[in-house]
Amino acid sequence: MISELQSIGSTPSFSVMRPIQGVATRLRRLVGSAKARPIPDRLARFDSPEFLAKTESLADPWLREHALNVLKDGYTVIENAVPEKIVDVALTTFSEWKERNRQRFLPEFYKQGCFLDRVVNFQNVFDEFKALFACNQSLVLQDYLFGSPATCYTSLFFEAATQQAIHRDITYFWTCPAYMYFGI
Ligand SMILES: O=C(O)CCC(=O)C(=O)O
Repeated sequence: MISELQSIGSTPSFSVMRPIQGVATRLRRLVGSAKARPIPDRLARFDSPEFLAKTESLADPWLREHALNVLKDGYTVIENAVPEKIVDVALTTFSEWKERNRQRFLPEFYKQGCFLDRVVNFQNVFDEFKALFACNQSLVLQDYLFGSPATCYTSLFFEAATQQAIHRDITYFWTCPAYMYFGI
């Protein structure tokens, strides 16, 4: 979940830079946007001794436990974060959508035979998937750590899991201010 994104483009070669800069300057004048500049690499707002002390004295034991887990270990496990019924409805919606569209899928969409590999932003189309975010108990924790309501930026659904090695996605989700995203 992330708040605000700023994209970082690759540097164009010198020969195309001047015309592109000219267009960008004119566009900025038209829409009144600020000139793009690097995002300072500051710590996350919740990454400070003061925030840790505040969290240690939280009255709500659930929030205190999970917030401290995130601050100390970088993650926490929230059992039953989404009601089972909402998960079942989302899975049924997915299965029905898959069946309805079977003829449209190319062979390379599948992994291990019959599993769809990478379904992006299903929540933009199906309310049943929106509920997985909106009714997720982790939102209380995220809102506390962000200090403002979390927003769903994007979702990926891998029917057969991603099978990726442990990695960091920070270069893809660089936020302004920095480090304002969570994967759930
Ligand atoms: O398929 C992708 O975009 C990568 C997904 C990923 O890195 C992740 O789920 O952590």
